[in-house]
Amino acid sequence: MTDLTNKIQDLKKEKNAVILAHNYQRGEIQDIADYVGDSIELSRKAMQEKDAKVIVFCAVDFMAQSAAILNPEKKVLLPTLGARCPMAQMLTVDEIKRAKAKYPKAPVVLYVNTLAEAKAESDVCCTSANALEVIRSLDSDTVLFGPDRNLGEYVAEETGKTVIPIPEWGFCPTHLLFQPEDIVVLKQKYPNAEVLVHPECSGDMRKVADFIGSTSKICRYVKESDAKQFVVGTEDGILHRLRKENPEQEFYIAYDGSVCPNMKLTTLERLYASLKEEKHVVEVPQNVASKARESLERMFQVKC
Ligand code: 5XR
Ligand code: SF4
Repeated sequence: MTDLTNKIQDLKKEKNAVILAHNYQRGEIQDIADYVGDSIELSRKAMQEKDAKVIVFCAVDFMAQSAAILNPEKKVLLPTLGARCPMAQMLTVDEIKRAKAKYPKAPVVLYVNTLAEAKAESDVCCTSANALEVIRSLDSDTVLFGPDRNLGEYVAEETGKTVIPIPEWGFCPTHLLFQPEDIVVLKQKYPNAEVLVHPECSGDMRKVADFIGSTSKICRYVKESDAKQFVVGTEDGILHRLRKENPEQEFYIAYDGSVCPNMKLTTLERLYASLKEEKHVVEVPQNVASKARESLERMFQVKC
């Protein structure tokens, strides 16, 4: 262990803190974290850690916000203030209000990759892991869905419902980098490999996938698969976890530039500074938090 890792471990004990890391974090951050997972798994972990006073959420803004909304009695820290999800910035409150005025009967389902103010305007949230179940649980055949257009199209295909995207073209810049042509080349090299694709990728990528799912679902799928090789179509941080948990299997990223720059802003140095100075505290205004929380809780009630 390095000096810095030791210092982080000591501070963690001293402050009674829990370190949570998203699947897309740098390997060294995943290794030092108490839990690694997708944002909702991590928010749930935060709720279960009854004795912890401080939660250090190594991820991007909206994930730490959700943890703060669900854990109002704890101090939630985002180590890097500038770690923001560009997709979450694509959906404004005004845009949601306009869509609601146009389709007053359609429920608003928002991907958790949204800011708290947007969630407060929604009926229910979903993640990439439970989007199908959440949409199926609604009576309405038409739903307003945002901000990820690709996830919305995938949900429409799978559920047969009419999904109206808000905004018209919300997307994840990292997942749009994947191209089916790269899969063709990799499949020539590794013909027995299974292709695992995140639903934030384009529809063309979904067509070449053996399995489509969120990061948590991809991790579960690999554990149950007999395949020895996998081509992975999501942010490259996931490979660290997949290789660590499945040392007998081989993993190849579907495009080696698939890096979310915001996820990678968090370094060990920043994590240390965050714990030491208790920064940056994530605060969500009370009125926004209580409405956003209702939407998150409605999501938790859906059986998956
Ligand atoms: O932010 C992302 O792109 C990652 C991910 C995931 O699969 O982990 O899509 N996160 C969302 O599902 C949000 C909740 O976890
Ligand atoms: Fe946002 Fe995409 Fe980064 Fe996830 S991978 S945090 S959706 S930019």
